Amino acid sequence: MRIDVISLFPDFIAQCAVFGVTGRAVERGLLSLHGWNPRDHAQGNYRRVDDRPFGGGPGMVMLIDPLRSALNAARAADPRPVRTIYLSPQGAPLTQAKVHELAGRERLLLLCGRYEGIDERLIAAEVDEELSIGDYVLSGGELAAAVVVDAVARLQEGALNDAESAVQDSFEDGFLDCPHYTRPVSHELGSVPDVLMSGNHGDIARWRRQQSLVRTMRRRPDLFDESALSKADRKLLEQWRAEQAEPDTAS
Ligand code: 4FV
Repeated sequence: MRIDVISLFPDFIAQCAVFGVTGRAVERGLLSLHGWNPRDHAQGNYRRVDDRPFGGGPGMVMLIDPLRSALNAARAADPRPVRTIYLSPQGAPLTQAKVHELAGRERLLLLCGRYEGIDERLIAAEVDEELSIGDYVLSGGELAAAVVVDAVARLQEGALNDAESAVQDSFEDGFLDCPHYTRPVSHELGSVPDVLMSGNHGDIARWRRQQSLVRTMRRRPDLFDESALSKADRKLLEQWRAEQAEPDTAS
């Protein structure tokens, strides 16, 4: 996969290709990352990339032409089809399902804004899709682009080794992940649930599924639709509710 990023701070993005899973994906040739600075495509002595907003108001807006020139240069750098994504709070929420879709593509072109944003005419003419990483305001789109790079890099075939497999990730099946434990078995902070020490893989899988269901129901009711649960999941939830109802015999 090839990812090109339009940013006033291309070194920021380049750092993504150094560390951890993303760095390894680049090392293994599964991903290539390329930064393009619109200031290198700006005219005039001052190489302006922004100007004051028409209609007044605070801040500055990024100019069309330096961005457009940088976008075209990035597109021309590789003949394969490319999808242009603008990261902004006005975009559709980035989800794991969207990450899977993007990870299946040959090329992505990520457009990072700064200041108040980008001239709307550039977005209308050059952007295929707008994505947001969350309902808050960053000082630039670079962090959002780095999130996309990280999320799609780890889904590239061969990027994760077995132990790190993405299969059991949060949201892979629409639910939150279950709790995880490792050594020591007993610690002053508490002990590991017995079922995880049982060696009974069926019980362990059911316990983990039940934990994912309950956590999602409690923490993310927006992700939880009990009526859509499978028969098996509904049974796990009923069992959990029954256990909650049982008088606490321990004390
Ligand atoms: C953002 C987000 C975000 C808005 C103005 C950059 C900033 C500044 N991007 N998800 N949330 N962008 O806050 O993607 O130009």
